Amino acid sequence: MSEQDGEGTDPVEVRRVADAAAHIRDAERVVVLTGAGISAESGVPTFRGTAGLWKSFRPEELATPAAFVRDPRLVWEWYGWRRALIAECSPNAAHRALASLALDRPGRCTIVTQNVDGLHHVAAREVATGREAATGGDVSPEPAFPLEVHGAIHRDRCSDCAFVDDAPGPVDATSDLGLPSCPRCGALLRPDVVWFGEALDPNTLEAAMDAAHEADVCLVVGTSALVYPAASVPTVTAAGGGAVIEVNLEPTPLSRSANVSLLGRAGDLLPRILEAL
Ligand code: BV8
Ligand code: ZN
Repeated sequence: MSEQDGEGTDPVEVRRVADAAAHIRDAERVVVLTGAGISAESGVPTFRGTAGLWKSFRPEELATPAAFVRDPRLVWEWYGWRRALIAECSPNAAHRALASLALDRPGRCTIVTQNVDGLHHVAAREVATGREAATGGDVSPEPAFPLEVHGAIHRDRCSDCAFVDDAPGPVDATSDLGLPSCPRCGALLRPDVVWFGEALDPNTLEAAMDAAHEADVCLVVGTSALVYPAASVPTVTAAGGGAVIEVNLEPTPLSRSANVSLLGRAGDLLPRILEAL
């Protein structure tokens, strides 16, 4: 919240919004990195914030291969709870602003997300459908689909073979027998997400780093910038002479080096940056 009443009246913030818009307007290519903070206003808990997901659990307990081997039921209980929670969440104005930006610049704006909640895909379809209704023409949502560098929580993956598919329904984690098994090889299924100590999908990671390298501007939204290699996206853009714009509720390790650092809600600041383009 700015010092004055309401958001958007603080002159420093107003200028920074204008600066951010100027950087994006003049950019040939934009890369966006989002984290859990962009989904906070949709009701998806963040990882490290006050009401963060990690508050009741610790990463080592749950988001690691060792945790899954040690206690697959506990891990499935946590992911089942998160899946059910995310199923009730919708994209917010920040997701939609990024989808609009990407649809306005097909092939020149790449969204890289650390989130596994799928809300960028939903926003892309919503904005594209809205544009189709307004213009009567076909609008593909594809340009606004993100690179999901940490996977997707709604998909299952086999812990042994290459089987991957959308999860058919809720997981019964009350007993080992209730845990989902692979229809191909019978091994235990797991959520199709990247755990700590696991390598990211090389193709997705390469595409993200290529986009970061080619970008003139990296817009970083709602991440504590602590988890690597995803957190190196803005560093790659900056190393190539590009500008970094950060939109976050609180300062992060990125804030000091960012060209523009905007402290505030993504759901407020992103639509304002888009309006100022
Ligand atoms: C890898 C998917 C190598 C699962 C996640 C020791 C052992 C092993 C590895 C390491 C190690 N030490 C370091 C590492 C590397 C490790 C790492 O970076 N650790 C960190 C903690 C130091 N990285 C890895 O392990 C990666 N793999 O290195 O593999 C390798 C190579 C080859 C072969 C084998 C191995 C894998 C990392 C991926 C882990 N998976 N998620 C799941 O979701 O369950 S990470 C998890 O953190 C989420 O994906 C999340 O997105 C990500 C980052 O967190 P944030 O998104 O930033 O969320 P956070 O809550 O932290 O911050 C939110 C921010 O938003 C806050 O700043 C808040 O102020 C702000 N905010 C809140 N509300 C709003 C807002 N901003 C704006 N508006 C609002 N309304
Ligand atoms: Zn299998």
